[in-house]
Amino acid sequence: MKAGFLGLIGLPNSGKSTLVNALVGEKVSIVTAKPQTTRQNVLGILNVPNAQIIFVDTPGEVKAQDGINKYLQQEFEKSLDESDALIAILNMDAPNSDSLQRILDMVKDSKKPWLPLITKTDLPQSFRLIKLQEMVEAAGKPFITANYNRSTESLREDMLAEFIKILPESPAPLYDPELYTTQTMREMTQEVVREKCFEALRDEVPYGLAVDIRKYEENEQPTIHIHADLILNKESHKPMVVGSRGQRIKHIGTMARKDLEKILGRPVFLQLFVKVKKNWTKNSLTMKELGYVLDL
Ligand SMILES: Nc1nc2c(ncn2[C@@H]2O[C@H](COP(=O)(O)OP(=O)(O)OP(=O)(O)O)[C@@H](O)[C@H]2O)c(=O)[nH]1
Ligand SMILES: [Mg+2]
Repeated sequence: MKAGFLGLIGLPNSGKSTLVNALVGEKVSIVTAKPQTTRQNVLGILNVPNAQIIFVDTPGEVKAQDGINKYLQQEFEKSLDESDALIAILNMDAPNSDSLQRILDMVKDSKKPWLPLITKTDLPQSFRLIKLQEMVEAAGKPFITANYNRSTESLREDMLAEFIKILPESPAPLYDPELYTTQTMREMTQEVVREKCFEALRDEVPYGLAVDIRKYEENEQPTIHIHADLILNKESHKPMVVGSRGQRIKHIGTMARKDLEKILGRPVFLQLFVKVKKNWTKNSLTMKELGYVLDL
């Protein structure tokens, strides 16, 4: 059989997490309209006859000297270095074709087996599609496209067949075929709450926000009791997160609870608290406490 790690390498907001969720058929990774939604590499595991594809959903390419963005860069580089094979995600709405060429070059330079995949082909930038087709042909690769409005079973199977070709042989699956991700329920809960914050908040506020699950109690059947802290890096963000008469945080909580109940299959009692840890996004110790560990 074939089994291995398939890293998705692309720009921020290029549709990587959407693709993983669609192919795995579960909500593995959070998705929002904002760039830099994914902060940490997330594994989405798909079992098909004679193959186990382990998608590595990764933050988009980012360059930074320090802080939370350095962490994103580190995760991106890890996925590039540690995956067995790579998919270059080329999104139709990229700011320019140079940035996509950079993604292609990075993936080619890795010397790993790779494939290009063009995302968001439902968008009207047809000039970009022609240019991308040329880039893909010049690299001697098949022309594979994805868009979230058109995912018929045969397209999906053709795409997966191409992916399996570039994976290594393996005597057995690398993960228990019952699993679709290696994240714990607690980690998934943290991400779902962060997704709702990302969707509800604007400007710099979501980028300075982290979620800390303080309590996750399953023992009282059937309801799961969850306490989550929303950690902000500035005091001035507090009123924006809470909203007038607490409306915004209430909305975030309701949206998160609905999603969590779907994922967990049980009623959820979710309480959100707001805390400020000044400049946590620049402090490697506080980042570490929140799970974003910078390598030395
Ligand atoms: N029109 C269109 N939009 C898409 C498609 N796939 C994803 N999107 C949208 O693009 C936005 C970003 O999608 P994500 O899946 O979060 O992208 P990502 O590459 O994981 O982004 P980061 O984690 O921020 O790097 C979301 O608003 C998606 O709904 C598509 O095929 N067509
Ligand atoms: Mg993502």
